[in-house]
Amino acid sequence: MFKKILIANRGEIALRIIRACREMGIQSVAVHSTADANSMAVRLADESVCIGAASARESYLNIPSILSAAAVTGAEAIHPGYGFLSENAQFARMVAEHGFTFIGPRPEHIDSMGDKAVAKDTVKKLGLPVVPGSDGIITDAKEGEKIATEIGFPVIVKASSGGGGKGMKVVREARDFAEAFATARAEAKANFGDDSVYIEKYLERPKHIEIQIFGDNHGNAVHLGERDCSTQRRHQKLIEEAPSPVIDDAARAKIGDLAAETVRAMGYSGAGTIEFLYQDGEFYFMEMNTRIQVEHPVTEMVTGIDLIAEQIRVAAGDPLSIKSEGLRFRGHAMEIRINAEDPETFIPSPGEIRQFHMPGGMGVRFDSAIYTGYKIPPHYDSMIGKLIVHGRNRDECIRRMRRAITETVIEGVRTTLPLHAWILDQPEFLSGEYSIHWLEKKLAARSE
Ligand code: MV4
Repeated sequence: MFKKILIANRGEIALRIIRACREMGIQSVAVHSTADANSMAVRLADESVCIGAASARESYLNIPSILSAAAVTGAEAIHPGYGFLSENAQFARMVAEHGFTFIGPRPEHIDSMGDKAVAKDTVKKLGLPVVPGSDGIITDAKEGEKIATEIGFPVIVKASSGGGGKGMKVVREARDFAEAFATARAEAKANFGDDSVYIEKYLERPKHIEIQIFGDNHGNAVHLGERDCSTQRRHQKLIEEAPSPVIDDAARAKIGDLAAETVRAMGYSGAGTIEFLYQDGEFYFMEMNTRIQVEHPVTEMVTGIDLIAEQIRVAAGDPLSIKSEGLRFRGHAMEIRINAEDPETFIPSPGEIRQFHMPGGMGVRFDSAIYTGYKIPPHYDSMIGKLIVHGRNRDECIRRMRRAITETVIEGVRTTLPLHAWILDQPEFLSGEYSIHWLEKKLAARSE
C-alpha cells in the first residue's frame, strides 16, 4: 500500500480523500493555491505545498508544479479528485512517467471515453444500448440530413469532443438541418478545436440515470447500482438519489450487469460512471465519466462501501474488495449540492461565512470544507458542501433531508439551501417521475 498520497484538488473532495487516507494509515499531502492557504484541506492534511496563484490555470491545473510537489514530499501516488485534471489523459501519462501512480483509470480509457463518438461506438460493440443515430462522425450535411430523415426528427447533433451539455444542437425539422449542422460543427471547432459531430434521435423527456462501476487490474468488474440525477439546471446537478424512484430490482440488475460486463471487457480499472438517458422503460448510453463523481456519497450510503478507499486500493494493485454476491443495497439516500449562490438568480455569492452550524443526527452526512470565518474565494466553483441523508425508504429520506436543511446555518453568504427546501415540497419531485427538463420549466413558471 502507498505510504503517502498527494491530493491534486481542493474543497470538500480534498477533505474526503484526506479522510480516506488517514483511515488507511496513509500520509496525505494537500497542494493549494495562494487563495486556499487557509483551507481545511491544508489544515487537516499531514503536509501541504503551495503550488501557485489563485487562478486554477496557475495552481490546480499547473502540472509541473503538482509533479514537483509530489517529488519534494516523496508522495507515491496522486489522487486528482473530480474536475481539474481528473480526466486529463496527458496528466495521467505524465504522473506515470515521473514515477508516481495516478489514482484513476489508464490514460487510454480516459482518452477513448473522452471522445464521445468513440465512447459510444466502443460500448455499443460491447452490448450497451445506445440511442439510434449515425454510425460515428458525419462531415457532410447532405449525408447528415439523409441519416436524420431515416431516424426521424427531432434529432440532436453532438460534438465528439463535447460532453456535459456543451456542443449540442437539437433539430426539429429537415428544412432546419443543414444550418443547424453547420452551426454545431463551427461551435465544436471554436470550443474544442475539433469539428467532429455525430447525430442521434432526440429523446424529449428522459431521466438522467447513471451506474457506478468499478474495475481492477485483475480482470474484475462490478456495478454498485444507479443514481438518479434528473434534478438539474443548465447541466448542473442539484439533487441526486439512489435508488432511482423509477427503477426496480430487476431493471437495476439488468442494466447494472450490462455496465459491469462492458467495463470488464474494456479492461477498465478504477471508479467510473456510465451515464444513461432513461425514457419509456429503456436505457440509452450517453457518456462514461472516468473519475470519482461529486455524488459518489449517495452510492456509499446505500452500499456501505468507501469508494475513495476502494480507488486507492485498486490503484495500489489490490483486487477489488467488492463482490457483487456480497453487495446489498440498503434504504434510500439523497444528496443536495449547496452552492454559495443566490437561490433565485444563481449569481455566485463568495465572501466570509460569519456563522456555520452543521446538520447532524441519524442518517445525516455533511461533506464540506467550510467553517465559521472561512472566506469562500471567488476563483472556483461555487459548491461549498454536500448534504447527504439516508433513510429506510424515499419518504423517510426526504423528511430527513427537509429536517437537516432546517437545522443547517450558513450565514454571511447566500446559498441554494432555500431552493432545495422548495424542490423537496414539489409534487412532481415527490412523485419521482420528472424528466431532466422539469426543474428548469418549473423555475421559469415560478418567476412568471
Ligand atoms: C441527449 C438528450 C436527448 N436526446 N441525447 C446533455 C448532456 C450531454 N452529455 C448529453 N445531453 C443530452 N443528450 C439525446 N439523444 C438530452 C440531453 C440533455 C441532458 C442530459 C442529461 C442531463 C441534462 C440534460 C439537459 C439537456 C439535454
